[in-house]
Amino acid sequence: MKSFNAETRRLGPGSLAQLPVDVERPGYERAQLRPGIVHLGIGAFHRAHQAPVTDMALSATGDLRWGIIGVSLRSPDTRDALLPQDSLYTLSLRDTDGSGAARETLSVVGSVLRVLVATEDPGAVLAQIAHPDTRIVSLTVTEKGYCHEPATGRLHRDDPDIAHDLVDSDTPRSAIGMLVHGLARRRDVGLPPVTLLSCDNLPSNGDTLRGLVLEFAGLRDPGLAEWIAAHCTFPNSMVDRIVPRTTDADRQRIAARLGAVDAWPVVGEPFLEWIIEDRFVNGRPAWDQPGGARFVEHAAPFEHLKLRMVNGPHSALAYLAASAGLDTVSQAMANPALHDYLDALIREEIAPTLQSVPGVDLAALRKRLLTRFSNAALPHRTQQIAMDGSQKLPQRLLGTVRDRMRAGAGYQRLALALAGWMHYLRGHDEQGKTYPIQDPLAEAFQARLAAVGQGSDIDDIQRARALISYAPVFGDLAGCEELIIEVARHATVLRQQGVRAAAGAAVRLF
Ligand code: CS2
Repeated sequence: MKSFNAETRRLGPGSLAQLPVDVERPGYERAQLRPGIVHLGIGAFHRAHQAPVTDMALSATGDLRWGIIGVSLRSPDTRDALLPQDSLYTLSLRDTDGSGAARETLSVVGSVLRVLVATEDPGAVLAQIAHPDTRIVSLTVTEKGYCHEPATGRLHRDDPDIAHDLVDSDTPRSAIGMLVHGLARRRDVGLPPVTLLSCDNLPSNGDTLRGLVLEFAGLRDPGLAEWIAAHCTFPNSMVDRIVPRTTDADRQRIAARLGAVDAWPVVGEPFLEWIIEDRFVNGRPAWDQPGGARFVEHAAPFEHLKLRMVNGPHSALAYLAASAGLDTVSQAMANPALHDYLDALIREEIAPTLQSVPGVDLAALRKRLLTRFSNAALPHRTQQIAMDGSQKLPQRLLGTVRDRMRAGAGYQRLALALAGWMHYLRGHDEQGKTYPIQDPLAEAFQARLAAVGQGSDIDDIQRARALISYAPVFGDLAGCEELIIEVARHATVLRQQGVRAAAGAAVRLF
């Protein structure tokens, strides 16, 4: 029996030595770690990939210039939880063994030095971006954090935070505003440029970020836009690791194993793929450790593949499963109709659009993905993935629809995914349980749907038309009558017979 009291001992530098031997911990002199990276959006996703891979690099090389200053864009929760732990936290990687029993490995990550809260002190964020030691500014701010129009990738200039940041350079609210005003300070005092590394699920995320930063900077000061364009780099990257929101059950289980309370652990799957273009203007950590990142010349093909093969099916499943009242991805995968629908969707309609990506075994990728989604040791809530559909659908599903249409190929199962999204927007599941629609464009959709009826086949067509004519999401597919009819056809089956029947019918298509 262990002799400590897990209720009172807190994870921190003082408790590291007492952790069980099977818990990995930083293999470097943490007191010597200097900040070299500012990371905007220090949520679970970052703390489950970039921060632990930075930890690996620090341990392997002893080059301690790459500590991370995290920035929370809104809530102080992460800072408040990590402060008493000197920013140490646990990464838990979970899956099941051959018998279906859960297994878990724990490691304590030390690469995060401190967390700033942008809403409390935006000046501190600007000062950190403009600090001489800062060499990389990275981001995981989610799709909507880019304040851009999903269909075109253009800056959403009417966004209240962007509008504010265009006139106020001292208290920025948006990630783009923070970057541009921070870079302006660097240029003004003659500091070297930095690399801006997006790790979000966006197509060509580096190029997209560059476009937005230059557009914003150009509106403020064309000379600054020229300086950024000439000196800073924006490598594209692709990150793939499933990281659900941490629950109280996770915290309790991890505390029991550590023998110390960690208020802010992260939980993910063992699988990780992080691919980055090696274009860093001011150095970078040796992230290419075994089990870490891979540097490539062009990341866009990997990103394209991942958005379509991983995130597309994820969203498709999430809308249908949440509408059916299924809480987690693995529960949804245990449903034969949904499992087989997803399999058919990937095999018949998504994978054929990706033949040109070199050296990829699409069938193996599909099988691996179905196993990853079935990971019952990692409860990933379908509602979490269903969030922000307006920002996700274009790169996850609509590009694939476009390619299938152009090739004159069927896209019925993709259309069911869109019908699933429309069904989900009703705001209640098949058991009548209501849920909020979390999406920056929720009001726009609700207003469009409120104007049409609900309950007949004709209503289904009108509802599909109301949504699919919305150009900021659907781009050149907006108003496409062929797509509207196809989506409405599935919507009718969903309304009359439910999710399982609709998924079952979509498996049998050929
Ligand atoms: C998910 C992703 O929440 C979502 O929308 O589809 O976060 C997904 O888990 C990751 O991209 C997997 O790499």
